[in-house]
Amino acid sequence: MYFSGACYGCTFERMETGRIRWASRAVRALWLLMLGFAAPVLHAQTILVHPGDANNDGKADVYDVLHIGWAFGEAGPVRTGTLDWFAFPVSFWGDSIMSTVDRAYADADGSGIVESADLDVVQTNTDSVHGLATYVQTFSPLVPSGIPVRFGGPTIVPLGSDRFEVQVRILLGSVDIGADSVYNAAFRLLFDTANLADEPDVVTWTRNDALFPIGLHRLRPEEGAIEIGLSRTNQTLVGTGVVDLGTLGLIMEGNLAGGILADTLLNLHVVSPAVFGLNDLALLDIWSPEDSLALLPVGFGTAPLSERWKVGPNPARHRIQVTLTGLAKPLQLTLVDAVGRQRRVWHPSIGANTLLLDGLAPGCYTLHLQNADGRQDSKRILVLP
Ligand SMILES: [Ca+2]
Ligand SMILES: [Ca+2]
Repeated sequence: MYFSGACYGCTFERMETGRIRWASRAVRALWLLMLGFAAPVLHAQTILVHPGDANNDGKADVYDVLHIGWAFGEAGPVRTGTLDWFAFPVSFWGDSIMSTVDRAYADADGSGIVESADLDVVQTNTDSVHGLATYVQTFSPLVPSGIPVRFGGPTIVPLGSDRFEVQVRILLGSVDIGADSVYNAAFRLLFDTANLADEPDVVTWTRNDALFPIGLHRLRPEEGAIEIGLSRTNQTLVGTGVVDLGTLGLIMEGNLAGGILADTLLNLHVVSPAVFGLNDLALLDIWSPEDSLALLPVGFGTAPLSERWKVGPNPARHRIQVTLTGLAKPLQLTLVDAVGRQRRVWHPSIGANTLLLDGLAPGCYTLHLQNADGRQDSKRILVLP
């Protein structure tokens, strides 16, 4: 009785004695030679992945969105191990078209396919670092004639008597020079913190998910920065012209509805931009890291200083209420008597402040207000016995 089979094109027969007889000694020699070459190749096909470092530059951050976006939907060998920040072996997938980084790194959760869930792993391990990096993240150079990052708006949304939100659209390209070949982008956006409210969710980012289906962002309000990564996963072109990346929201205080200072500027600055797209040469022109824009939120009210604070009752006895709107902190109120002597100093908040007048002699006083920028105004008050 004979059994037969095929192995890489060479046939063999197994006889009743159990002895394998190769059909050809020459083929047998060739087979052994192939095994000899295959062993080191098989070894090289294993790489070490830190879950979330999709570009293997040694860190998990928003720049990994570029590689996940570029390999999105691709499949390869499944990885064993956990989602913790350790080096796990996985079989080689093959280099990405856009870089020398193996696409297996983009499969952060090891599921065998690059999908949205891999972004969750990047987020979980954000800012983790390791020493096995083989890739250096590069940033597009300054090209003065390049397509600019633009800022649309701002839209000012009042959030009560002492807060408002500045909403700025982040745009790429221009009517003449479209940004339609940008598939994936990541960058840091710097902004002023002088008037940021001291509260949670003071900075928000709303991605244009109709254009960029996946993305990550990292808020760093204490540094006046937000890191943004976004991807157009279907790798298709959009129409030429301006691309709307999303909207940045900053909640501010001290400049109130009806009273934002006309000379208040909001500086925005894009730094460390990195992009993937259709044409490398074209993409070098797209980002201009020195692009920045000072925004003037005009139209929100430029009431004179004298109209941004109210004092009452007047005349007063034991206390007086001072209501401040449309002013930038720090603020100082100084009470001076009729002969010019300083009698009280307060550092009021935006809104209503109750000031005690106990111990003051009846008479005429002047209440001086000094704004954060040094501008002053004053009001006369009468203290009754
Ligand atoms: Ca990385
Ligand atoms: Ca995956």
